Amino acid sequence: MDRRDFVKSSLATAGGALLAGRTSTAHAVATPSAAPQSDYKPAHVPGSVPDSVIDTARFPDGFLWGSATAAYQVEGAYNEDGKGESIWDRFVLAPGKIKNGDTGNVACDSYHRYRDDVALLRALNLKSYRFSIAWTRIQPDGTGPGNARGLDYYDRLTDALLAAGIRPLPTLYHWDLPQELEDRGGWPNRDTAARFADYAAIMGRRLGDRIENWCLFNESKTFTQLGYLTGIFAPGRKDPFAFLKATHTVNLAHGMGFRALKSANARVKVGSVYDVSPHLPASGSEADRIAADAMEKLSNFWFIVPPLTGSYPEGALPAARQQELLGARPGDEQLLRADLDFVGLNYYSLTRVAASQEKLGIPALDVTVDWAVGPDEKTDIGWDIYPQGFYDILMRMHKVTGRRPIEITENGAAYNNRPDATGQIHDPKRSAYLRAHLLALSRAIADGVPVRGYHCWSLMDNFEWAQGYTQRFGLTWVDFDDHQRRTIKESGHWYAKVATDNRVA
Ligand code: IFM
Repeated sequence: MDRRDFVKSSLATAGGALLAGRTSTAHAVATPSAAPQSDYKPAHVPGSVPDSVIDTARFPDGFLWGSATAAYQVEGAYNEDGKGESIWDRFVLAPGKIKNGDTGNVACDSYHRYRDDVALLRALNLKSYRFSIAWTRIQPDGTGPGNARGLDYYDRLTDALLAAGIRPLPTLYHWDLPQELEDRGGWPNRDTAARFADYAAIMGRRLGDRIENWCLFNESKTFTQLGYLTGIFAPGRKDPFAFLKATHTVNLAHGMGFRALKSANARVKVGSVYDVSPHLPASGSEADRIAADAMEKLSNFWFIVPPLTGSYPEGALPAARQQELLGARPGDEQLLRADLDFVGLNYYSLTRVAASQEKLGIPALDVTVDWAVGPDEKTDIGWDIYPQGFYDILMRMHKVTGRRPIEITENGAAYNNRPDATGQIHDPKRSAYLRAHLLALSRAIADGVPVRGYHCWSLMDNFEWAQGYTQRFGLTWVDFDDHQRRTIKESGHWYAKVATDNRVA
């Protein structure tokens, strides 16, 4: 099932168990909110330059052009050099969870071919590489000292990038929790936050001398909702109580990991990556508007507001039950806080939200969510193409993130064009998607959003989670049947020219 396939009522059904829950007792986490209320309108704001007059864009001098991958999606070598088992190593073995029964056991074999990846980045003239570190290479069971061979791998990758003049931008957690920690309760278990901070400290000590910018988490919204609420991602749990607690532990881990990295090396700059999307009511009804507002708080703002304010957006959960539902404790406000040095934003598409038929009493779960019901053209994975939403959400998030520099840490499209008779991969729709989104980005920059970099997802075709290898997001074609042969697609050449010229022509 697709990551966006929250089947109708899945949130409401999963949330049903909450009705049977205990009622709140004491201390609630304070909830003054920095999240804008639901005033989203999918239209130009005054002062923005209309699309019709922009068909080229020059980017600010020094703008960082890059590309992104994640450990489980590209590395392979799932059990080499002391690596432990992660929740994805386990999840892919469950029948029916992943298309075609695919796994990331080999993936793009980047663990052995990372030099090829660096060569690709160079060929594309990119200056920033966002990759993730596999926690289980560093701490095979999620605790204890660093595993030398795992640390050595990220040393080698970092040094190869630096030697090629490419900035390394690691993400500490891109969804691959050590299975041992899941067996001890996973993200719903508060202790996992401390384990994450230990891991962050190991990495900061090892690579903080060479890596300046770090991302803590990738898309906390997605891996908590799909991993613990709808169960379509690892670890495959469908438990609304566990889900809500997981969100709080992740936010605690975010704050604790932030401080652990800074303590390990005072020079590092720490940010995190949030996937964001305009939340549109499915109809003009008041009920749908309220549902969209609540769901947006649980998605766009649930993980970015707590570090910046020490509190959660109001109105997603019933205030009287919030502390109990999250498993929050007195003093957590301080643990949540993290004065981020920069903010990473991922954008792909928009989100439509309808009020659920069931009324469960948990606003953010009284909803149905759909990513593919609009009139817009779709990419091959079925997501609406909506570049205006990129502009809109950047303007909206900027209200929350303020002066902090923003990096686009992911944006891209799945198109499954195959090599033609000459071996070329003609994928004009990807170039068109990127072009339209880069123009929207340039308008947001012109209107004051401090964006300093852009990473196309993805450097190469890879393991697309529950979709297995059926969806190709790469700028580079990977032939999984022919020795991992990599061929830059037409869109990759187009993007390389954008990076070289620092402009979309
Ligand atoms: O492949 C994923 C990535 O791991 C996280 N962001 C979205 C991408 C496309 O689904």
